[in-house]
Amino acid sequence: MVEKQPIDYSLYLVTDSTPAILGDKDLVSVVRAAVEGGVTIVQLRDKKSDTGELVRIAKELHKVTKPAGVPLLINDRVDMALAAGVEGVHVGQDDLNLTTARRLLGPDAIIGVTANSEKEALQAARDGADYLGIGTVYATPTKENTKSIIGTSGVQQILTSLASDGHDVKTVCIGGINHGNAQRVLYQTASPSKRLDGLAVVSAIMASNDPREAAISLRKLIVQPPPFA
Ligand code: TZP
Ligand code: MG
Repeated sequence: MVEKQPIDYSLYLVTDSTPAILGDKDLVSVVRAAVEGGVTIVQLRDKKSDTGELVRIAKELHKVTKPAGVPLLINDRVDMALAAGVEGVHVGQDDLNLTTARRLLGPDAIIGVTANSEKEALQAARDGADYLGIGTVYATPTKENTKSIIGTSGVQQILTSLASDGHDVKTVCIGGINHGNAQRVLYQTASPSKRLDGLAVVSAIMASNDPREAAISLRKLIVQPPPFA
């Protein structure tokens, strides 16, 4: 069997086009700046646009991400990912299930699943998710109605149980992560046998007036965590 190309999950950007986050900036320009600054993977998350508009936006973003070798995923919508020809999807517990998504998108697609508990994480890992988006770590105004806030200790428990079940599924966590806490999140979530492969952020980059610089500085924090005592 041919191994899938390794994916760099270290700085995972989730987009948000709502005025509260994006302001009057242009989505494509912000994503371009973030890619220049070093985000390694991008998820188009847009709960408002209708089908045709979403495919159009995805194709625009793909023109930016693809030449940079940065995978583009679409939140929730397997059909949109197929229509736009992007690299994959991110599905939540209430979206199309992973097995069906895999059947539709094929073995090479990147499929990520949201996991809020050990049970959800183990199930998604067993079902063949490429990565898990673990969270919500900290409460965040970016996403209302988040299920439970699990904190860094909740993330650590999930990593521990994935490792003891023998899974090498990749993991990022999401929710309230910014420049001020990124290194602490990496440090506090690490279990002896498994650590996060990256951090996912929305507002830390999307709401920034300088998304390129926001990505550069976050990437530095992630790639070189401090020598905590
Ligand atoms: N899923 C859980 S929290 C969240 C999502 C999409 C939003 C995270 O946004 P931010 O601005 O990085 O806290
Ligand atoms: Mg969803």
